[in-house]
Amino acid sequence: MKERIAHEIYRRLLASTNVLILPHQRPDGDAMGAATALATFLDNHKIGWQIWCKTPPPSGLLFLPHAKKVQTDPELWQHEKFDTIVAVDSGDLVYNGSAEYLARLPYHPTIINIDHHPTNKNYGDMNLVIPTASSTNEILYTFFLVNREPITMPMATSLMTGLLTDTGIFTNSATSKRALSVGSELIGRGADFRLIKQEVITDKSVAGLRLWGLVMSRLALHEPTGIVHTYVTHQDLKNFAATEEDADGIANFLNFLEEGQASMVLKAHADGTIKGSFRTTKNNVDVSAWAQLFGGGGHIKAAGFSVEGPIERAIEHILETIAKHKNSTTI
Ligand SMILES: [Mn+2]
Repeated sequence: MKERIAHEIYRRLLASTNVLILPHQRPDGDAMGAATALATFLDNHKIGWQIWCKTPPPSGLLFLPHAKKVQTDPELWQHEKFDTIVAVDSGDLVYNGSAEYLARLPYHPTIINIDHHPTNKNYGDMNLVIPTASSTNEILYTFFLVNREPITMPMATSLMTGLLTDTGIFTNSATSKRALSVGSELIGRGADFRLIKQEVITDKSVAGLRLWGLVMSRLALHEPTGIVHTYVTHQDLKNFAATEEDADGIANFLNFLEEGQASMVLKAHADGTIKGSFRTTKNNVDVSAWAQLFGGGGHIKAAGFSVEGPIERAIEHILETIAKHKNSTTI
């Protein structure tokens, strides 16, 4: 733990009067866990805060403390003045979804960056970035610990949610001795594992699983790169009366795949953009290097990017580009 910066951030937060917490857009359990743990901590110190996110949190994460108070209206940036801004689980502020609003602020709040993405650009005035951490919530747990801040039961539930979701419930490569021991500590501090399990793990619908069936039936192995790929379109969601949340988790599930070198799931959105996710469990593959070929980023074993459609052309373009760069992106 970078103790000095952890103390500095702690002092800065406690000296603030109004803190804006920024989980990344399309927030996952790690982003929402971190944002809500921080909100509860600030609440305990009677410090004003807001959570703003470019897109609303998925319904499955609304059980988290304060999650229903997340604001998505950009008006908030003009209506309130913040002395401190904390971005969590965000490699950069464009990915976070706040860059354009921050650029337009007529004043300069202190920006705190708490994250575990190796591609993090250290964009904050204070950066607590630990790429070896399983999750932003593992960092936050240690942050509270080194500052002797009591971790209350609601905070433990928030932190545990991020830890569980980013480790694929302690199955993916982010799972470490440290992650497991923090998990054990959080259970000891009253994290509501039963609630998290019910809301986050047991979250599949019939419509969603039928959609998964279609997406799985499209799996194909690209021999030159060893990438097993598939896709889901906006029209698929409509056909199955499924939501975007139903399609979440497919990329993570493909971590259980034995064949190939890595998996890729492409999601074609209604606006024509395509979001891609890479996952790998192989030692010699760095998917963040692949994602960076398309302006994306992430972790060595899990990364994401954006490309233009249509889907068939995107698949071809991505696979060809990676095949061409294979030597320079292999560990
Ligand atoms: Mn994370």
